[in-house]
Amino acid sequence: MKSAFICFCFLAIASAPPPSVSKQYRSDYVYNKDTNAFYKLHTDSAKIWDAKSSCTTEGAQLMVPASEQDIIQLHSMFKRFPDLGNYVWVDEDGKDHESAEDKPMIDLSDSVTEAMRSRFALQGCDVVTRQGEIETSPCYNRLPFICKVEAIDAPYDTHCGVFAIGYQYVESTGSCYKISKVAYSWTQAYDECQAENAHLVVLNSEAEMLVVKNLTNAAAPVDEAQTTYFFYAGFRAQEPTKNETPVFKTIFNQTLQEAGFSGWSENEPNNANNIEFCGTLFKNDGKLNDVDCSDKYAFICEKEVHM
Ligand SMILES: *[C@@H]1O[C@H](CO)[C@@H](O)[C@H](O)[C@H]1NC(C)=O
Ligand SMILES: *[C@@H]1O[C@H](CO)[C@@H](O)[C@H](O)[C@H]1NC(C)=O
Ligand SMILES: [Ca+2]
Ligand SMILES: [Ca+2]
Repeated sequence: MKSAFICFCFLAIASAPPPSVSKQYRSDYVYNKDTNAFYKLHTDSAKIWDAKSSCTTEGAQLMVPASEQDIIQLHSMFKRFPDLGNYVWVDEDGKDHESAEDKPMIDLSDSVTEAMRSRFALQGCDVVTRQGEIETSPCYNRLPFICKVEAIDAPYDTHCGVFAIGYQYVESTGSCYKISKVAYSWTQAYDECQAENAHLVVLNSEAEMLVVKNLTNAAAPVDEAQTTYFFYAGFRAQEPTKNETPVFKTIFNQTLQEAGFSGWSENEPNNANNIEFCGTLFKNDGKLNDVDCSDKYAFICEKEVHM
């Protein structure tokens, strides 16, 4: 009896419960117990297509206002940003119901699609106002938007301990890694890895560099990246006062030597135009390069697995 009890405790510590049990998701999402779902209000304005893809990247979806509780949740988040204008993108509440209609509707799918297309072009896309009304706004507008995911659908990788899918465990380094499918600035990439309960990759050995190099070479190129051969990593420099050489440190405040890998690509760091203070890995040789922090690149998140 006693040993069974101890074993149970060990298992409970080794793998954390999923979001549907823990009511915990990404650090930038809030939980609502009335809807049993997680929400994030994006205060950065975007076109509706980009809003949808941002939500998807976060394991969620552009919110379909399905209930009064959804509107109340949005309202409580929206009112904290009085300067944000009057509208927030939401997804069409008719969409999901449409496909659940009876057979004749499905047989008419071509004309339904056509009708939806013209609605999209002429009548606009759905927004929720500060007053909680659902209205439409021209689809080409840039607006804040709200993402939602039901607790039961919120992605959680038990082995890696991250709120995302797509992490790959590598036994030789004891870490999980994920190459992003989107291109972000260094700071956005840093935040995204943190929100997933991971961090921008930090190379701690030559062996880890070779592992990550293989992963970057196997990954599908991200179209909107400035270039597809650089990937943001967890090191950067303070912008130096003039004439000083930038000193690169990891996000854990170690020098590259202390971290365990400091091999720069040929002729790097070159601090081109004196504005390159953020760290990337170069796909071709796996080594380090400095870039402008505002450039948008794919990035690599890492999570150490403690068993
Ligand atoms: C990288 O990929 C090459 C070619 O597939 C393979 O031979 C090598 O063992 C891999 N190295 C690591 C560290 O995964
Ligand atoms: C980072 O390390 C330096 C030198 O080791 C130290 O002086 C500094 O206080 C550290 N900064 C943080 C934020 O820990
Ligand atoms: Ca590492
Ligand atoms: Ca450079």
